[in-house]
Amino acid sequence: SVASEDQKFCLREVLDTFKLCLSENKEVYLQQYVTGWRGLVKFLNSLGSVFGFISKDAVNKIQILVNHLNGENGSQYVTIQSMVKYELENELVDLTKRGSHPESGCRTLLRLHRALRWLELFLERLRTSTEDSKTSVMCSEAYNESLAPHHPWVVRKAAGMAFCVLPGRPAFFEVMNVGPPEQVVAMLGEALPLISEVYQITEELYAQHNLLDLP
Ligand code: 1PZ
Repeated sequence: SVASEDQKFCLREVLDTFKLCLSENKEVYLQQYVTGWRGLVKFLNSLGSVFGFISKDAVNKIQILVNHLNGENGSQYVTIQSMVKYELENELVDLTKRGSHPESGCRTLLRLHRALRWLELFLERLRTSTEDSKTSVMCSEAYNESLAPHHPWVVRKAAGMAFCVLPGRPAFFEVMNVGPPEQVVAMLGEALPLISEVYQITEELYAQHNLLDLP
């Protein structure tokens, strides 16, 4: 609606959607995971067009998962657990080299999963940062510990250049639109354990099935 479009973007709501990802028996709902990612992309877009190449890839991957969710086998994609089971049992995943399943849910989600680790590391740095901390440094440290080992040189280079034009900490907190810094810090303290839990559950599932290096 027009009214909701007028409302300013708020990162708290985005991070809250990751709360809804976890089922009672600790499975991860794919629909809610995708919704969380949509919000993150919206946030990224609000930071400026230099991040376009990043959000474009994320949107691409989100769309692949949405297509699985809305496809004729959508009922197999309710949770990440059911997706993994279904795709593996039906040999719908390229396990060692790229082949006939370049858009498997498993390999696509793995890319977002690694990016979620980046988010966790970055937000944790932001939470514990001080006024003179640099967002670009926090961002690249988090990147180097998560996504960078999985990216070719040219992507790492482009990412590094994008990080340099990130708004500074005060402006970044403004864009998050959560309130004064104390409130941002408190919000992050509440949201991070949930993001971390979603990440850990997915990580263990992928490790169990040997899926952490899918091409
Ligand atoms: C706030 C600043 C945002 C920094 C975001 C940090 C992540 C930088 C990632 C740069 C990668 C962009 C180009 C795409 C690379 C793809 O090759 C890889 C692997 O996919 P494949 O080629 O195997 O299909 N894609 C990814 O690793 C997924 C990257 C998603 C990044 C989403 C970031 C969302 C940030 C939210 C901000 C709050």
